[in-house]
Amino acid sequence: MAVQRPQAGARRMSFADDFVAGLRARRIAPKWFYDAEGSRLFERICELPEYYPTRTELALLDRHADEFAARIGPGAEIVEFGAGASVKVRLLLQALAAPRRFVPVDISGEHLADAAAALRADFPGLAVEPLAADFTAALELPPPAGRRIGFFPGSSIGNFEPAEACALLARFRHWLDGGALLIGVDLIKEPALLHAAYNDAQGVTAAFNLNLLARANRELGADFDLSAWAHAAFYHPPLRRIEMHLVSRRRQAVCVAGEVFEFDEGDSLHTENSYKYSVDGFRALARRAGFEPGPVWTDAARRFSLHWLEP
Ligand code: AVJ
Repeated sequence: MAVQRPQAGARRMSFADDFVAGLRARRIAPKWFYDAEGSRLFERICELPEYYPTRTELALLDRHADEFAARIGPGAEIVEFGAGASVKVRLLLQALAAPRRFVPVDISGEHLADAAAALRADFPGLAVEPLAADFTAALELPPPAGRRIGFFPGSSIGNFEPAEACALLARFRHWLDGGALLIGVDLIKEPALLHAAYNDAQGVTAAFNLNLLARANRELGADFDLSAWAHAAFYHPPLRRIEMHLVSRRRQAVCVAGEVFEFDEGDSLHTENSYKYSVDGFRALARRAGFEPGPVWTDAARRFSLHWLEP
């Protein structure tokens, strides 16, 4: 089955519009990282020795799969927000009794179709119905095919300002139609560990950040000189967040969609925030969004957490 694209034409327009508006405001939404190349780079980030979140969360999913399965129950439907390559959900699906349907939602369409085909091959009884959509905008989910459970791993929630995160959780709750949400949340920790995770030795995170400009060159005919921009990522303790920026290495002018943008040496484009939470801080946020926080699973070093949120 083809990947559904409710707003296929509109999506490309909206990268153009949003990116140009972002250049004016010197701030670009991190969702635009994930074109096909960006999604590939993100998968490489997940395998980096410094990037602890993915392997820590995978270990938690593996270790507690039976507990999740018991909570989810038989014949359920899983909706994953920002599914990417759908690696993590496999651990969940393997443990479930007769899961009925899996609906991966992702902004990167190409990526979704491949991942869906692989899942269908590996889970013959499972209906896989990918949806290429931006879940920060309106989302047209099909009617539930079983008890609907939301899955939002990877601490993607950290990309949102706490107030926006709360609003997004409230919308998930509405879409889940009475079902629970299993969500991965990165925890506050030693700043040096956080710093290393976003400043890897191989430069994959830098390439991921710079791909945003490469994408503008590919899709919008922009003329960014990638060698004139530097990756910068740092932890900001008062706000408990990693900030990523692209910093202009010199005075320069860039042409994007017929418009010229000027940058001084040191000017930056803010490309991502990645908020970190305490377990209790996140539970309080979930409560403000209307959820009833349930059990929380963390690794021994308390690097990462998985939260079960009841509607
Ligand atoms: C997918 C948003 C959770 O913030 O850690 C990884 C993205 N950015 N390295 C994160 C990311 C740089 C990631 N999230």
